[in-house]
Formats: sequence, C-alpha cells, structure tokens
Amino acid sequence: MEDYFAGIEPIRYEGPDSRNPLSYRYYDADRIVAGKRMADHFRFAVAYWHTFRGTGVDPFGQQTLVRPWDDPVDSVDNALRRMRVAFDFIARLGVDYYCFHDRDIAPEGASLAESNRNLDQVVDLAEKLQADTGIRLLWGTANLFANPRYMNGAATNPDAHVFAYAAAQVKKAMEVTHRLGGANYVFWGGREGYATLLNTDMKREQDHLARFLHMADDYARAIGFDGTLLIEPKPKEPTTHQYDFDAATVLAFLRGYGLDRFKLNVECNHATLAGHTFAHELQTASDAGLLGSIDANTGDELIGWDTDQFNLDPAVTSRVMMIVLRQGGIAPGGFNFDAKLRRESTDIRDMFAAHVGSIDAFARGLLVADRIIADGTLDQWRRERYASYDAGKGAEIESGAAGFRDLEQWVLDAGEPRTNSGRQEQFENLVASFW
Ligand code: XLS
Ligand code: NI
Ligand code: NI
Repeated sequence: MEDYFAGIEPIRYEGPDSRNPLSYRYYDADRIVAGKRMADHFRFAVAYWHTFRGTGVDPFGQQTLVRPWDDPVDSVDNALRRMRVAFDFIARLGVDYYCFHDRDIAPEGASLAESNRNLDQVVDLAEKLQADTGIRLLWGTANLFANPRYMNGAATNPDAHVFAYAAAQVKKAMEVTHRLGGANYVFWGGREGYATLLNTDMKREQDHLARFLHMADDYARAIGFDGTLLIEPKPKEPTTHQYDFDAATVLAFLRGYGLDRFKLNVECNHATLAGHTFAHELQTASDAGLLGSIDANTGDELIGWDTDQFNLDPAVTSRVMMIVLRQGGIAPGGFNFDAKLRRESTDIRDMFAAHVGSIDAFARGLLVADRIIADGTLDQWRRERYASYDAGKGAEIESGAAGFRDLEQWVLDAGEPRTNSGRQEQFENLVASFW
C-alpha cells in the first residue's frame, strides 16, 4: 500500500515544552495517574465518520477535504483501502480504539442483502487489521438517518416497513460489532423526533422507539453480545424536536419503558445545544449510575449548531475528568473523538494535529482533576455547604424522621436562617489555581 502518511512519525510524548506540533505534551500513555495508565483512563477512539468520511461539505459549499486514498466511486475496493489507511492513522496516533457507523466503513448496496455483503467484506479486513495492530473497536452503530428512507425517522417512522428496515440494519450492525469484539453499541436517534405535532402521534412514536430498543436488547442477549448498549442524547438537529433531548429526558424514557440495560453516551456539543454545560450532562448521567461513554468534542461559542470541533479547553476537560474519576472511570466506555476538522483544514497533517491537541487537552484535564481531588479542598468546601444536614434537624430530614409538623414547630422556635454565601468566585478561583 502507498504510504499516505510518509514523513509523519508515530506521535510520541515529548513533554510540555515541546514545540513539535505532532508530539504529545501532556498525554503519556503509560504514565500512571490516580492508579491507572493514562491510556486506560481515556480509551480514546477515532471516529471513522468524521476522520475518514468527512469531506468538508457545508450547506453553502462543496467538498474541500480531498484524500488521496479516496476515489469518487463509493466502491468496496475504496472502502477496503480506506480501512487500511485508517488503521495506519490510528496506529501512528497511538490510540487504541475506533468507532464507526455501518455505512461509514462499507458502501450501501442496492438491496439490504448487498449492503450486508459489502459490510462483511470490509469487516473481514477490519478483523484482520485489529489482530495485526491491537487496535480495538470501542463501539459500533448503524446509520439510520442518511438514506432518504429514514427522512421521517427510523424506529419512530410512521411506516412500519421503515421500522422493520431499521431493525434489520441494526441487527446486522450489532452482529458485526459483536464479531469485532466491540465494547459497546450506540444508539444515536438520528431522525427519531419530529418537525410538527400536526402530523405526529408523539406517544405512539415513543412507544415504537421503546419497542425497538427492547428488541435490540433481546437480540444482543440472543447473540451473546454483552457490551454496553448506549443511548446518545441530542436535543435537535436534524429534527426540530429529538426524543432523546438530553440526559434527564433519556433517563426518564429508559425508566418509563423499563429499559434497564441501557446507559448513556454523552456528547459535549449536544449538551450545549440543549442549553446545558458538558459537566451538567455528565453529572446527570453519572449520578444515575448510567454514564457509559463520552463523545469528546465541543461546539463553537458563536454558532448555534453541532459543529463537532475538537475540544481544546483544559477548563472544560478538567471538569469532565473530575466527574469521570469520581465515578471510578469510564470503561468499558471511552472517549470517542466525535469531532471533525474545519473545512479549511485541508492537510493530512491537520488530521493528526487535531487529535493530538484534544488528546493533550484531556490528558491535561486528567492531571488537573487528579490534583484537585487529591488536594481535597474543593470537596471539603462543598461538604461544608451541606453541613447542616449532617446532624440535628438536617439529619432528620435526610433520614425521613422529620415531617412538615416537626419542621414548622422547629422554625417557630429557631427563627430565620442565617445568610450563607455560595462563594462561587472562591470555588472558581480555587479550581483555576490548579491549571
Ligand atoms: C451526531 C452524533 C453521531 C453519533 C453517532 O450528532 O453525534 O455522530 O455519535 O451516530
Ligand atoms: Ni456523537
Ligand atoms: Ni453530534
């Protein structure tokens, strides 16, 4: 195979003072932090769709990212060549995992049978390349949103025929994920939502979505796939109202429909689209014990849509890593770079540089989070805010021993509560002192 990455050495750790743009300044895979290798804290994955199928197309402009290994025909041969290039890229980057949609890795055929055959050919190669390189599959998923058949939804389509097609497609995607030893399987509800209630029976569509997910759970069991099933919340785009709006909405949905096996794959840019911070969404999922995996990216502060940029902000990544460390890690999930190059970043070196920068931002976030937690001041200050619940009436409230009558009587005696500062600036200053 032609060496498409000639001149790009495997990316190495060179330390914070390095000025080599293709070196790690913070990410040192084997370094032990909080009792674990850095690599094992993150389980970083390259997203096949952005890094190997991203073209730079936007609503106003044509393809800007033209790769020498791609030809204009979406052929199986091209898909096989691209898969080899992808493994070479991931290996040089020094990352352990990748993620894909079925249609990212193999072209859709004229029939389901042909699509499945195409997929099998590429998966044969992926299996071999995984064995050769040690690179593993973090998760697989099915693209249930690009083909026109899904324009009114997949599992929430008003046409049962489309529901059945989506089921068949997910069945196959789960099989290949299982065959490749995938650690998780993701459901992002691409077009599971609606544009107007005038033509939409929302209750019935949500019932169908739940039915679909129960079928997926049943099938996973039937084939012995014991990876985590993950739902990825997103509030809008492509549909106006997506059913998996945010973490809280998904948690209520899972509980309401008894979907006990599912966890969440939380994405930063989806959090901000929902009007939340990344930390809010992660904390919501983590508090429920259901933070399964992370799509590491960010939006643009000034643009309202899912721009899927590489996250380079250590202030954000340190918050993320505090949540992940506190819940004892992210495995068997990981950090998938669901992020793309800007359409003006047309060089192959940009593909590496973008991942390197974000990997470093998360590594730096881990180091900062570890120091904040080890220091203990932040936790102590937060505990002190709630100290009134540790004894006396507060403890009775928490244990359920107190009711409205006791509390009324108590307040009649105790009078007004004193003013308590939230000390927000002091908390922020404390965290900033660790950067
Ligand atoms: C799109 C989603 C998608 C999922 C996988 O906004 O983030 O890329 O991660 O289907
Ligand atoms: Ni995503
Ligand atoms: Ni996204």
